[in-house]
Amino acid sequence: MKRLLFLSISVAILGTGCKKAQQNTIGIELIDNGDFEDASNATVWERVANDNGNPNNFVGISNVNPSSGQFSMELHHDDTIGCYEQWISQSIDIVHFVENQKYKVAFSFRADFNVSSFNIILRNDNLNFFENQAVPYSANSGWKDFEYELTLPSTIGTTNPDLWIHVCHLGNHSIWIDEVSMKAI
Ligand SMILES: [Ca+2]
Repeated sequence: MKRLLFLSISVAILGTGCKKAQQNTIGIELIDNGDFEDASNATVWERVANDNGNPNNFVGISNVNPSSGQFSMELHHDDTIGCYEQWISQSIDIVHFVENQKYKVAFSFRADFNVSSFNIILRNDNLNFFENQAVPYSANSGWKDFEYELTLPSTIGTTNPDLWIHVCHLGNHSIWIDEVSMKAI
């Protein structure tokens, strides 16, 4: 009798825990250091400058005209010709993801050239989102908001997904990104 009672209590606790975890996911910020203000937590962002294409390509923290606070992330492409893929990415704990749930990816950006699109990528052992999102943007027209919504499939895999903000530059130019956010909505 004692064993059966213990099992019943365990199942009840587990059931409550699962429901709460899903409800609490809505609206919680999943991105760490999305405003790039925490220098001690800079490595939470992976930065890929593709400097094998040009050693002067870089991705790094900038203190020039941020959208918020003192810093933003600059992706700089140094060649006057050609296009090199560059991106920043962050690993997000799989526990924050719920099957069939809709999520919004948002950030602010400015650039010194005409931007046509960003690629938003979400990948793990099962997910393989790669969405090219058009963004009409005129060079040096100040900070603009970017938003993109995606709905997870019914099978989301088991490993922590990486969220990428990925660009392909043409010309000797920079994009600055700030206020990166991802939330269940
Ligand atoms: Ca900032």
